[in-house]
Amino acid sequence: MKHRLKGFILLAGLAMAMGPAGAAEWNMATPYPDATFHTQNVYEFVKDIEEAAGSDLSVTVHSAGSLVKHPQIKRAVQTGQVQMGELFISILGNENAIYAVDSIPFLATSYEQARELWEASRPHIEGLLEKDGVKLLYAVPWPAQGLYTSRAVDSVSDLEGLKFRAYNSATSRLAELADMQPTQVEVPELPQAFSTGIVEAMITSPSTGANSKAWDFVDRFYDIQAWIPKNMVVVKQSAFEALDAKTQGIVMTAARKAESRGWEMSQEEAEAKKAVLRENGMQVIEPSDELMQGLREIGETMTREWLEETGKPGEDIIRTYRK
Ligand code: PCA
Repeated sequence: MKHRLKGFILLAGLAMAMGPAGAAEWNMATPYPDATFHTQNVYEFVKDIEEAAGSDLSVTVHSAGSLVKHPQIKRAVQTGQVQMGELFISILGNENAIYAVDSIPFLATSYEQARELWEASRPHIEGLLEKDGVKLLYAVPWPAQGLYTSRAVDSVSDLEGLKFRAYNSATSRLAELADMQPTQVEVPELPQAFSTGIVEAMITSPSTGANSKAWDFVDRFYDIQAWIPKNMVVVKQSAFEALDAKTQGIVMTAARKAESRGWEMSQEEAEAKKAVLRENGMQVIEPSDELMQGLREIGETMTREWLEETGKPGEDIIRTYRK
């Protein structure tokens, strides 16, 4: 009797030192500033999880690359430095070209096409991540990408020589094909890169342009709607599996909700943020046919190159997408 009581007290003490049974405290790294709609969606996602999971799971968000820089976020999840992360899918294009599919110019330029391309590519991307012990939770697109510059650009040849801000291997390749000089810059560093003259033009969404006050550096936004790239939110597979079944279900339900909320937010952003560019004195310009024709040719070259690089899985994605 005495012994049993002693044993019980010992166990109770141990349990207290370990915290409530099953409680998980996660860290999440994200690359973009708080005002970004993707980041706001992440905060909503985490709120949904915490409200449903109570003390079983809490998540601390470290936004704007404050804990982990964007190029290291996937690896940080893989190695367990953080349990969850958000990243731009095509930033992984160097690791495997499949990840770059949504950043091929003019392959998918409307939300409907972007959704079809996502459905066609999702299993491949999930499979690649799985091999690295990473689980895909959800993906959300940015509004269609447009060209920011001070120089008037009526054809691809007008781009020649511009110092171009790239954000992945696809935008670096586009710059090369248009005789521009690419430099990779992350969003939090954009204002500094423009003000110091490291870059003078970029292709990105109205969201990123408006959030980084593009009007301080450039006058024109050419609405070329060239592609609709996505962010994804991922979790370390083993951290997810350590949760009980109920909490796993809560995370997956919140992820599905975040995905559909995010696609809606993105569509609302597209027009709203172009209006912000205008309100701040930028010209929002319909591109000339000649410029579009030249950019489309670059897109065709890049599609060909991407298919050569990816082989069978790439062909599968394009075939499924075009069906
Ligand atoms: N904004 C991010 C990625 C695409 C976008 O619209 C950026 O400029 O880095």
